Amino acid sequence: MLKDDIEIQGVTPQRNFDIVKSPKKIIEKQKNRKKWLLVQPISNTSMMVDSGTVSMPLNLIMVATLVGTLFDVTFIDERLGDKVPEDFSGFDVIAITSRTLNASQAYRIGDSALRQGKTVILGGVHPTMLHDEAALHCTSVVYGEIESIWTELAADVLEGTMQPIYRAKELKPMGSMIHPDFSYALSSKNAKKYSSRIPVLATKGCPVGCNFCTTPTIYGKNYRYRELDLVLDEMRYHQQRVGKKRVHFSFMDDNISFRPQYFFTLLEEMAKLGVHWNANISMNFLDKPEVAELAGRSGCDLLSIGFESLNPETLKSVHKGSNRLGSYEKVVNNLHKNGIAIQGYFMFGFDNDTEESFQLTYDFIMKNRIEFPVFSLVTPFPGTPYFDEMKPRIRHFDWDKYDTYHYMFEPSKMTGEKLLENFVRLQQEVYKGRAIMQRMKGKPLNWVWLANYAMNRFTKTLKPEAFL
Ligand code: B12
Ligand code: SF4
Repeated sequence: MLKDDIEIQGVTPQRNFDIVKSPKKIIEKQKNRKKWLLVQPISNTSMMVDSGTVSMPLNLIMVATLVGTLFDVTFIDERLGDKVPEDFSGFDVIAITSRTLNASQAYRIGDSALRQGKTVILGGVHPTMLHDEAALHCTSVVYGEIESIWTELAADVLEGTMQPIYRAKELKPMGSMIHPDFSYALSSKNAKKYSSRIPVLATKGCPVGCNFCTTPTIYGKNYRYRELDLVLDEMRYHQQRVGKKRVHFSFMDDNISFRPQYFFTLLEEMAKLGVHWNANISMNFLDKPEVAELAGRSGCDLLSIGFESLNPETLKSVHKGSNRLGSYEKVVNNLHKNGIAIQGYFMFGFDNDTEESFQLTYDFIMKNRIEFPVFSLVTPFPGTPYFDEMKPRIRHFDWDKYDTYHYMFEPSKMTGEKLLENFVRLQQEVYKGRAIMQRMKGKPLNWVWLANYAMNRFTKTLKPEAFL
């Protein structure tokens, strides 16, 4: 009976207990029965991943919103400096989100809560991918998104009959996802450390299928999207909440452009709203000038593009079918013509990389004036086909170092020493004062300049040993 009672029905723009079928009285009673502590752990990486301004964790906010329909929620984001209590006696359930880079910290918190007899739930990419490992540190692991398994999970928490793993037989349509309630995150006294960009989600999944990415493993190659009205309502809600039209949204989508008609209509509507936005996008749609024009007109000021490599063999080996080397320059030009800056991701350490790869990348970045280049070392994440392929050659399984800035294995055409030496030099060259001027001259004076300035200071201190 309980399971039916708490079935999720639809979506409402605000936190609203009508999303459950039960009469209000029962819901109120249920709400007071269990207290949840939700934790976003900080990683122990030595790199700048979790320091300074951090983005609001939409994943945990969505978990909190759903949990908050039935239970009391306390929300802690360790990256803000908020502290997880040592004594968990005020809580019944400790639920922790984890990626690989903060898994060891998530496990530490989980172990401590288990010792105190609490129900511990682990969710997020890493526990999903390595559920057997995660199971050692919790009562239950949630595989993938909470929305698709919430009915069963909530009922078991209420009844005290937890199962070791919750994995949905099928993914729910995104229309059934509740509108995220940001007050959980914003109520922290340290909330000013959050980026002012508001995370928003329109689509989920990515059909490209790169072998180093966890998305195809967790969600398959399917691509789901929310009804446009839900996304636009959410944007209007935030405009009202902050009291201005020009709100900046950051799409958390894996790859926002895969349904062209949906994507174009979304952009047309955003143009009317007068918002600003940035997103991850794959480049295969951007070689058409009209798409870049529409993106610019709709308020896009930055797109994050995984160029990954300038080596066609590497692109082929990682199954990055969406990247065509011949289009790289065209895509960049189309975006620049429309005032859109590019956060370009480049990875090194692939087997096909040689010392020449660094020069090629440098030349591409400088010639095309990429505003915000980001360099990483290829990292086989657990659960991906790439991890299985590289496992015998991976140097360590220290999750604290799975932040894409640590040396994972020796590539076949270069020594590890040469890889790191060149990796550091490339970053220092690209972020030298003169190089920044060459890439950024004439571009709007905004946070991208500040990011370059910060990178200039940061890269000066870099040493190859830092990546070991
Ligand atoms: C947007 C994004 C970012 C953004 C915002 C990150 C943020 N603060 O949330 C930015 C650009 C800042 C970013 C940075 C990084 N990212 Co990123 N990012 C993503 C992306 C594309 C979407 C994440 C997202 O918000 N999705 C929308 C939310 C709603 O969905 P969700 O995260 O899946 O959450 C649901 C479920 O997981 C579940 N769930 C999650 N937590 C919990 C907890 C409990 C208790 C329960 C029950 C359920 C549950 O329910 C949630 C709601 O539906 C993912 C790919 C992906 N699909 O996961 C990569 C991804 C998470 N990123 C990745 C990486 C490597 C990074 C960086 C290390 C890169 C870098 N070197 O800078 C940093 C790390 C930042 C950090 N401190 O965590 C990897 C992580 C791989 C791994 N195994 O850990 C991913 C998976 C991409 C990949 N390569 O496969 N990222
Ligand atoms: S294009 Fe991006 S999101 Fe899609 S599979 Fe490749 S890395 Fe993952």
